[in-house]
Amino acid sequence: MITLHGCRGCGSAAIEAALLLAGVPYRTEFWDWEDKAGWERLARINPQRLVPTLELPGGAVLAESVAILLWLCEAPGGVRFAPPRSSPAYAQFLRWMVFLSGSVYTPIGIGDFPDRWIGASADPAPLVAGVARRIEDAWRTLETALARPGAPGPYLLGSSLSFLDVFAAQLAQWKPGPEWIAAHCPKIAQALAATIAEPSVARVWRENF
Ligand SMILES: N[C@@H](CCC(=O)N[C@@H](CS)C(=O)NCC(=O)O)C(=O)O
Repeated sequence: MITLHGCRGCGSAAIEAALLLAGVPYRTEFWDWEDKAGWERLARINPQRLVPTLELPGGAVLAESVAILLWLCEAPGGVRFAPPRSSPAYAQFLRWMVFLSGSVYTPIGIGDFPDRWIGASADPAPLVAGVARRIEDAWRTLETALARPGAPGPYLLGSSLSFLDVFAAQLAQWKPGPEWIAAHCPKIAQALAATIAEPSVARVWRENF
């Protein structure tokens, strides 16, 4: 069986929701954020020490949220959480999944741990402020791209829930936070509300956020 390595409130939430939606059986190996031993155990299978990490039957390790979500789209129950491969929407699905990873998730990590990038003796404030601005710009970019007049909803890519919605809903919990999203990105806010109302997502969200 698949093992999901993670912790409550972390990036394992979107993956757990996706596993449930796709009907893929899994077990969890979760630890508290402050629990150093948990991170040490993770480092033995993923030297990046990042969650989410999946351990697949047979021992292969799969990390990086977008890689995991795309992999789950290939599971029999996961296919319906990506647009049909031949549709223009599939290109948008790939584009915005990778965009969220590079332009929101990675900067969140930089803002949370600026010392990893500029050292512990430098003043982190300008970097942290710059990163926060760039994350807001990224959400605005997504909003502008997806909120064209007449674009169907309620989800980011139309009338069907996709793993893009689940990934975005998790990232929106963190930076700049759901209140900012509601105030500045109404199309995204509508999609996220519809996403977290879905029972499997709602269950994971209750346990994480
Ligand atoms: N690129 C990774 C980022 C994952 C990530 O940053 N995870 C955070 C938790 S939400 C983490 O493990 N942080 C621990 C650390 O940075 O030491 C992905 O998309 O999965």
